Amino acid sequence: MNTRYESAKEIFAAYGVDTDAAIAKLKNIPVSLHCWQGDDVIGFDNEGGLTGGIQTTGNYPGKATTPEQLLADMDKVISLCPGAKKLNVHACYAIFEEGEWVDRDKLEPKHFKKWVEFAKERNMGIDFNPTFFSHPMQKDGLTLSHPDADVRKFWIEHGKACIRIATYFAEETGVPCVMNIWTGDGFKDVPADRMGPRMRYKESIEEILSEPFDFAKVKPCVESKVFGIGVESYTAGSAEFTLSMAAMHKDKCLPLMDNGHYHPTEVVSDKIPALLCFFPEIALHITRGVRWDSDHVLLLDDETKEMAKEIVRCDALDRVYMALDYFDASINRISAWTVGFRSWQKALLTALCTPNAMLKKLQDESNFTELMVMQEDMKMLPFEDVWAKYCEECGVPANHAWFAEVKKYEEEVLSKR
Ligand SMILES: [Mn+2]
Repeated sequence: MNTRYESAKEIFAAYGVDTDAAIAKLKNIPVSLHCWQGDDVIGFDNEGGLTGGIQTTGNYPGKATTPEQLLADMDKVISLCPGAKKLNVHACYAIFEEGEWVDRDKLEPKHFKKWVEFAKERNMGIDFNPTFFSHPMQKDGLTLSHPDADVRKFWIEHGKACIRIATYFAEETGVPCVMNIWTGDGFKDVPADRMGPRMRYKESIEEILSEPFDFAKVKPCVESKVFGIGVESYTAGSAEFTLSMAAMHKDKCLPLMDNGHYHPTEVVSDKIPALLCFFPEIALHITRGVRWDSDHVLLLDDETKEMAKEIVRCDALDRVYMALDYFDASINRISAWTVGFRSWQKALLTALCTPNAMLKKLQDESNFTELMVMQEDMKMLPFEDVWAKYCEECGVPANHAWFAEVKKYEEEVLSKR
C-alpha cells in the first residue's frame, strides 16, 4: 500500500521536484530562534520594562521572569519544532551571578556563559544583538545619534562590547555570530535637522565597527525601520541609510531587513533578490506586521511563503541569515513561539518543493499564460504529506498534536509562576 508520502512524492516528481532531497536539505538550514518571545522583550538587566519605540501587548499569564525559566521555555519550544536552530540573544539578557551587575557599556563574555553552555549542549550557534532600548541612557529617544557625545560614547562602548561577546559566541560554538545593530533613534514630530542625526549615527556605527573582529566569525548587520511608537515622523536608521551603510562597509557589515520595518505595501520578498545582486550575504528578521510593525506571530501567509520562495529560488539558503523576530504577550508564549518557528519551516519546505526551474523557464520563454496556470496549480500540491514526513524524521508532531504538550506545560509549569 502506498503511504501518503509516497504518493505525494510521485506527484512532486512529475514536476521535477525531489521531496526527499528537499527534506534532507531543510534539516541542515539553521533558523535563529529569538529569546525575547518568552518574556515580552524585558531581559534580565533592568527593572524599567520595555521602552523606546517598541511595544508588546497582552498580559497572558506565565511569562518567564528568570534565566532558568526562559531557558526551560526555549527548550520546550525547541522540542516541538523540526529543523536546525540557532539561538538569538539580546544584550539585555545578560545572566549575572547573584549580586553582580554591570551596565551595558561594560558587558563581558562571561555574562553570557550560560547562553553558551545552553547552545553548546544543543549543538546550536548563537546570534546576538546590542540592546539600544529600555535603558536610561536612551535620552530623548536617541542613542548612537544623540547630540551629546557622552550619550553616544556610552552606546558606542556597548556596541564594541557586543562585538567582543559575538566573537566569544562564534569561537565557543564554532558557528558565525550575526550581530545586529538596530536603534529606535528618531523623532515623534517634524525634525528641524534630518541629516545631523544621521551623520552622528553613521560615525557611531563606524566607531563600533572599528573594534577588531574577524568578519568570518562575526557578522555585524544594520537594520532599518521606517517608524516606531512615539517615533512616527523620522528615524535616523531609515532604509536608505542602513542600506548605504552596509554597501559602503561591505567588508565588515551586512544589511538586515525586517519585514515589519517598511511601508505597509512594500514587500521584503521583492527586496531579497535585489540585495542578493550586490551583497554576498544578507540577514533577515522575519515577522508579521498587522497594519503596523506589530510583530504578530509569524503565520504561513502569502508574504511569508513568498520570502522563503525567493531565498530558495535565488539558491541563497547559504547567503541569507534567517532570524525570527515577533512577540505576542496576549496568548500562550510557548505556543506563539512554536507556531512562528513551524510556519517558517513550512514556508521553506514549500519553497524547496516548488518546481522553480520549470516556472523560471516559462517566464524566460515569455509564456506568461501558462506561468499563471502553473503557479495556481502549484498552490494545491500535497505539501502537507511532505511536511508530515519531515516532522516524523525530525521526531516532532506534524500537526496540532504538539499543542497538547504546551497545555500540559502550561498546567504543570507556567500556571505556577
Ligand atoms: Mn527586527
